[in-house]
Amino acid sequence: MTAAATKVHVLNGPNLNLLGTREPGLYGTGTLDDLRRRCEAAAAALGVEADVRQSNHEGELIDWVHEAGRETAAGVSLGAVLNLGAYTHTSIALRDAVSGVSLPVIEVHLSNVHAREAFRGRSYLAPVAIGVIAGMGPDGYAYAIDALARRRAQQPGT
Ligand code: CA2
Repeated sequence: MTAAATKVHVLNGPNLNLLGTREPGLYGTGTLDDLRRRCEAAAAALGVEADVRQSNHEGELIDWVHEAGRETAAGVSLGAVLNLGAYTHTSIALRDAVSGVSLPVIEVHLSNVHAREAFRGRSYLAPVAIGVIAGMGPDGYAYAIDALARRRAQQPGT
């Protein structure tokens, strides 16, 4: 029997540390700390902790995906909410990291990437994700956390 999960991973990619400093029309006025608190509240409502991280470095994000995969395989984590920022549109290495550890992932974007430049409509990650949420701002992270919890409840042991 799989142990009850105690956490959910929320990994943020490059430049998301700048939230709240510029581009409010695209990304809102909230900071990364505000986003962290939103995720923590959403997770707490489900009885788990949100492990929220941000990195500007592809290799560090890959290492964190591997860690999330190990913790999910051990039943400790529900899976991962990933906003890989611009790496979404460029990184085969991050996609391979996700498929390499069989990590349940929901891809999230604050902005509606499909209403922006054409290159933002391409995602290397989406084909190996359970689903994609874009354009809902920080609420999208809460929806994704909820979806991972529902998935685990419906498919215990996965
Ligand atoms: O909409 C999203 O969440 C994105 O993942 C954000 C990325 C962008 O490259 C993706 O296409 C869509 C960029 C994050 C940059 O965030 C900033 C926040 C404030 C000021 C400058 C950048």
